[in-house]
Amino acid sequence: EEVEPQEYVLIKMKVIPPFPPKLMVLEGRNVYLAAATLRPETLYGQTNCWVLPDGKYGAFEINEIDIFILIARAARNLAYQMLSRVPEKPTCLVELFGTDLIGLPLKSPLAFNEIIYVLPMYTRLADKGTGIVTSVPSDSPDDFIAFQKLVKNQDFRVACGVKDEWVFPFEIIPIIDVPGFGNKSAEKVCFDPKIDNPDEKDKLTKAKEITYSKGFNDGIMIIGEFNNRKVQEVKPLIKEELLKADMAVLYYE
Ligand code: A2H
Repeated sequence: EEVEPQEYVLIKMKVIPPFPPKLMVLEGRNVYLAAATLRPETLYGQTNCWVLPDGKYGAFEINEIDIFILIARAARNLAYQMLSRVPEKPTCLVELFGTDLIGLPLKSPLAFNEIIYVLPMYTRLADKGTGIVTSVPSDSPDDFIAFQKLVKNQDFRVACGVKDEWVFPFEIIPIIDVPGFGNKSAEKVCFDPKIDNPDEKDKLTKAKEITYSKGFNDGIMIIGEFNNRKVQEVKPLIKEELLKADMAVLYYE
């Protein structure tokens, strides 16, 4: 059976120099972590970026100027989608593990926070998207639960090498009002069945279905240029703006 390819918006989260030793060879270039999202209208509420600590990443040349950090499979797909300096051939300048990326400061499109940091997530899939996920804990149960675990658990932060200052200036930012679920819908949806660990897969799956469908179908923006308008209407507008401003590209898999 033929399956329609999934379209993602790849957002360009800029690594703020100076670069750490592993990335030194990229100095002078524009280096981005490329996060795959289906919800570009949520970017206002970004608090951090997630990577898989033992995931294998690379810094790939997209064109003369831009370098994207993502997993090799995504770089190969991009190369066939005309997003590689050498057509149909990914060119990797540096091989990296997720752990090399943790703690990097980023400037991400539309984010209310000026700087956000790369943090570890252990339950995300290595075989989906780019292996880079932007975190919006107001509207994504996965992001909310993982973020809360880092906020609440000092031993966990220490164990995964996360400095307090990469977590603590950040709070959940209300960006969308979902009638019946308030303006931090992911928190609300996770509170009732008392989900407090990223491993609670079944409960999380259900919570995600609810927030995603309610947020998309009934949500109203309460921040940004399209304040007071329906998420459904705003999503394509924000997507177009990001593409036009070269803050994002489309990606299919
Ligand atoms: B979404 P689909 Cl606010 N592993 O972006 C797990 N999840 C991944 C991923 C990976 N390798 N790559 C991307 N994703 C996430 C925002 C968002 C997302 C919100 C609410 C819902 C939501 C902020 N995170 O997704 O299974 C990304 O998170 C609900 C489905 O490939 C991306 O969009 O269709 C979404 O999952 C892609 O999911």
